[in-house]
Amino acid sequence: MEKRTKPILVTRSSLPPYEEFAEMIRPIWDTAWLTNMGDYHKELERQLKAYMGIDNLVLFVNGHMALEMAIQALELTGEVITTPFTFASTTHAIVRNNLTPVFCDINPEDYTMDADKIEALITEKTSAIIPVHVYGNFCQVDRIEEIAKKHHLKVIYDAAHTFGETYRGKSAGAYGDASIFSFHATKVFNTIEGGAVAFREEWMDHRLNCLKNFGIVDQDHVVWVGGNAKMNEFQAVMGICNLRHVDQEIEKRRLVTERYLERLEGTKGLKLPHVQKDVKPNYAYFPVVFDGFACSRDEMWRYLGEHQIFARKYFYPLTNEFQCYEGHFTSQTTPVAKYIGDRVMTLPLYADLALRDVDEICSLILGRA
Ligand code: T4K
Repeated sequence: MEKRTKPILVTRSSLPPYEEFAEMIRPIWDTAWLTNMGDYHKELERQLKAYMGIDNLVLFVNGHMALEMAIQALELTGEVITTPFTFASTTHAIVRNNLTPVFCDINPEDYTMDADKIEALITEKTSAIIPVHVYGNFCQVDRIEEIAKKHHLKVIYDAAHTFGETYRGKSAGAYGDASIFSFHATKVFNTIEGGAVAFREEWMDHRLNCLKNFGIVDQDHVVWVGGNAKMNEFQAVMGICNLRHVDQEIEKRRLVTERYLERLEGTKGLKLPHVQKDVKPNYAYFPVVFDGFACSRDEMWRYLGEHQIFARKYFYPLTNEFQCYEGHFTSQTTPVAKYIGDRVMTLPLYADLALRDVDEICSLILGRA
């Protein structure tokens, strides 16, 4: 096979037509209103609530600050049960709120938190569960809700990967006390950088809006130790434009995903993703677990790289293996997550990935089978 010169990266941002964005930002030059909850910010919030079919949502500058401030708003204390099979953000948000993450193992089917292992980790210090709908795979939301109710725990879902998805017809934003979304450039729906908290109880609206603006309630009152996590007007415009096209983008991702499945299904030693029952998927990622394949995940990762195909090892290393947590946490307590983390690789997936490029990637992989 000829070596390609133009690399294929793990993803590529979706952008609206340039004119659409340019036309919408023009009025900003008249108003000079750039940030601090402007008209476009309000409009995007309104449109996202309608799109997700939910009542409560507050925008943030990114998904990470959405999670940090959801934790702060719910006044979590002590220990939080979470997963190490995730992006750095989930664990860091807990630690940066001065809380202790307690790592629950994942299940080997969809890589979300193994709900059967949660209760054994609950102590008198536990205040919440923060599971992750990793790769857009829904957690066992019913089981988790049951456990949370029984032990009076809060639940915040890290739904960073789950935009546009529903489970039994309800948006990912409708589960738990709160769910956070990421609208980063690499996500199915992006606002360049961006994020949101969707939540169950209306009182959180005021608190989250204050927290993201330094805890200021009005010019005379600063009530919380907040920070600055506001989405600006340019981000909001990108969101409004991208939202018009997101369903088509998801449909294109479906075609790419199905091509991968068609080509790779049945290959010995490759575990492929599948759509969960009752879930309307968004095809955010294409994780493949190399388990019993002719070469290891790392060998394949290097081999693809030599051919200018830059897959990623999301999510390796596990967060409980990070250097910054050395001496505090260990992956020995989460053996399934460790096993998957050492073998998983996400293949390039984005709306405009050409099917012939998918074929090329698959041929490279199958050539080593
Ligand atoms: N929780 C979970 C479970 C998450 O996965 C994330 C973020 C968060 C919370 C926090 O949400 P944010 O605060 O980020 O909103 C990327 C993203 O930066 C990050 O948002 C995402 N998860 C994570 C899984 O992936 P990196 O360090 O791998 O990104 P980077 O710069 O290597 O980009 C990956 C590829 O994306 C590039 O090879 C090409 C493409 N790309 C990238 C950028 C920046 C584009 O096409 N356009 C771009 O502008 O973290």
